[in-house]
Amino acid sequence: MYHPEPSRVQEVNRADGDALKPPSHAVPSAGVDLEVFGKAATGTGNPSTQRGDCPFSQRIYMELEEKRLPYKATYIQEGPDKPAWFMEKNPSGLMPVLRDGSEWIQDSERIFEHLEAKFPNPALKTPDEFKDVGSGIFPTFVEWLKSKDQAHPAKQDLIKELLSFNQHLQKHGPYIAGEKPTDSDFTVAPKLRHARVALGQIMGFAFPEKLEALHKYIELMEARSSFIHTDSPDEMIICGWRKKFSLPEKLDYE
Ligand SMILES: N[C@@H](CCC(=O)N[C@@H](CS)C(=O)NCC(=O)O)C(=O)O
Repeated sequence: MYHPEPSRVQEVNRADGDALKPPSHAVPSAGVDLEVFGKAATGTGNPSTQRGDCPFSQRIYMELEEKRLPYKATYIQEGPDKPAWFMEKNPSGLMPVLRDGSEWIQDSERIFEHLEAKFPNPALKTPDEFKDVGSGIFPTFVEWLKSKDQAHPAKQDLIKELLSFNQHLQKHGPYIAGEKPTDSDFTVAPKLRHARVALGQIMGFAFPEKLEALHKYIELMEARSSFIHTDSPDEMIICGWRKKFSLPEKLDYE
């Protein structure tokens, strides 16, 4: 568990210089009219005011927070019953979606590019050479979980991805591109959280302890106020994956 002690949160945030500022989405800002549509908590209405567990949406909430941009958040249920007005603006039905004034932008990657171009400070773009670092973790995690097989080869693929991420951090860390978090960190950290929580519960798997740079990274990312403000509880993450792949509470394993 990386829910840090309150004193630790304060310490890390102070080092980042953002401990004393309120969450940006509470502060109105002239001329900025941003609304994010993210995944809703299951069964809370459609649209809903209750945030669900979507790592793609969390990337965007975090980037808005890091850029101190005010935004409205509206949440939509996963599945076939999305509101017609939402499907008209976003035929893929996928979240997150950003509305900027009258313009609608789909897909977290395109949303990030839009935000970075329009609100360049602070710059969050990851240098090209580091852009894909950590990108193999989520697909291998999903493949393993979906297999419902504790010994599935995707487990070893995931461990390889974690090792290579750890090695990268040892060389370039503490963040993917060095001293400051950038877009790739906001992409990877929510996915690492999903993998850690879901695999811990369902597969009985813990990220190897020897991957010290990885554990330090998780601790740093999850202590940021932008992460804390936009995170989902473990139970919600576990329920979300169980529902998605019809998984049992726990697999039978030794
Ligand atoms: N490539 C998309 C993926 C987004 C995605 O898969 N979102 C899921 C929620 S985590 C979704 O909207 N699912 C809607 C549905 O299945 O009905 C992105 O990066 O924005």
